[in-house]
This record gives sequence, C-alpha cells and structure tokens, in this order.
Amino acid sequence: MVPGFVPAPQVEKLNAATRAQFAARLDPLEFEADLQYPGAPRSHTEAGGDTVRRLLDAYGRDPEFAEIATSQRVRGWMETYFGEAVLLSRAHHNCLMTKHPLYGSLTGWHRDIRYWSFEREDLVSVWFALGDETVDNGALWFVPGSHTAAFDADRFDDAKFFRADRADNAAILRTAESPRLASGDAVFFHCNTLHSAGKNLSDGVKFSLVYTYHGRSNAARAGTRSASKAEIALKTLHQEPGR
Ligand SMILES: O=C(O)CCC(=O)C(=O)O
Repeated sequence: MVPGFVPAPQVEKLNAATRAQFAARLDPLEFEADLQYPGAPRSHTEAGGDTVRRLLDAYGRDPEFAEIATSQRVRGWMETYFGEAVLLSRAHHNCLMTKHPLYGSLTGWHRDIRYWSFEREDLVSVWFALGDETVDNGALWFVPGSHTAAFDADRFDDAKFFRADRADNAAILRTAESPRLASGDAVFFHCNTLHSAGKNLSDGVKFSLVYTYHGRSNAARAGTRSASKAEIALKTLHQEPGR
C-alpha cells in the first residue's frame, strides 16, 4: 500500500472524470445483476437491477484514466517488480469499480487469476482509491503472503471462490487485513493474492480505479479472453542487460 500515491490535484481530475462517466453511463458497463454476487439484484428488471458495478475499459474512457494507467510512477513500480518491460492489459480489471450502498454486492474470497489465462501466473494489479475506503463502505480485504501459497483445487468452490466454510481455509482467512485507504492511496497486489470485499454500509457510492499489468515475457494465451484486447506497452524505463 502506498499512501498518497496520486497527488491531490490529479485525484480531483480523476474524480471529475469518474463522476462524468458515471452520469453518462456509457458502455461498456457491467451490472451488479450480471454478477449475482451476494446482495446483488437477481435480475435487471427488479429494484436495483440497473446498478452499475464496473465501468469497463477505463483506459479508453478518458485521457485522465489513460494517463495514470501509463504514468511513469506506475511503470517504475511495475518494472521494479517484473524486471522487464511491462504491458497493461485492457482485458482484465481496466475499470472504474463502484460499490453502491443499496445494491452493491460483496465479493467472496478469490484470486484474480482464476479466470485469466497467461503463460505464468504472474500479474500485478494496482487499485487507486478515489475516496476513503473502509470496512464500512466495502473496502478490500487481503490475506498477506497468500500469493505464494499452493492450494489444492478443492479449497475453492465451483466458481473458484476460496471456501470460507472449511476450517483450514478459515484459519488462513483470520489473518486477513483490510487496509484503510484515503483518496489517492494505491494498493498493489498480485493476481494470486486472496482478497475479498464487503458490502457498502455507508450512504455514498465508493469509486476506485483498477488496472492490471504483466511482464513482456508473460504472454496471454492465444484464443482466451486474456488475449482478446490489444495491450498497452508501457514506455520502458528498465535497462535490459546488454543495452
Ligand atoms: O470491490 C469489490 O467488491 C471487490 C472487487 C474485486 O476483488 C475484483 O473485482 O476482483
């Protein structure tokens, strides 16, 4: 977690762009009713059925979103981790994530890699808080160190959520932490980190901006959703050997 990663004036611009996008409700959108997570409306036609969960393709929505996604600071962090040139995925995360007080659902324990398809399970996401994020308004919970743990498939349910009803899993989940985030804070987390998020019990919508990156040597598998959108190569800062 990096407090104050995004300078206040930039957070202000990101928030203005967010409100405009949220008001315009331009496609591509993902609705709570599409996901059917606990607390979500059961269909698009019942109360709350038009509640947006994610405004997809944040990168393409507004230059402010593209700028932070490819900023030198993010590049620096990602290149330090991957040790090579870095690509931004437009197929995964790349969204403005919302959580609504009334119809925003909770998200069970999972690893993001569950539906992603790359040569190696080695991607990193960055989550920017655009306002305060606390346990009360549905902030993220993480299990520290879980990105390196090996779990058998039966520790997860059919939808690849980590089964909180198993005693062995529950013992691990008791070590989870929910970092309190302020506007402009960033959290970097690995695609194998177990995480979850609660419902929003406040009276305001929570907004966050989320992007995912991988190293150049870790390609998306051809023919999968991970390879379905052209990626964005971050201009490299990394000095590769011999160059
Ligand atoms: O905000 C949430 O409910 C969690 C989002 C999340 O973990 C995800 O989309 O992978």
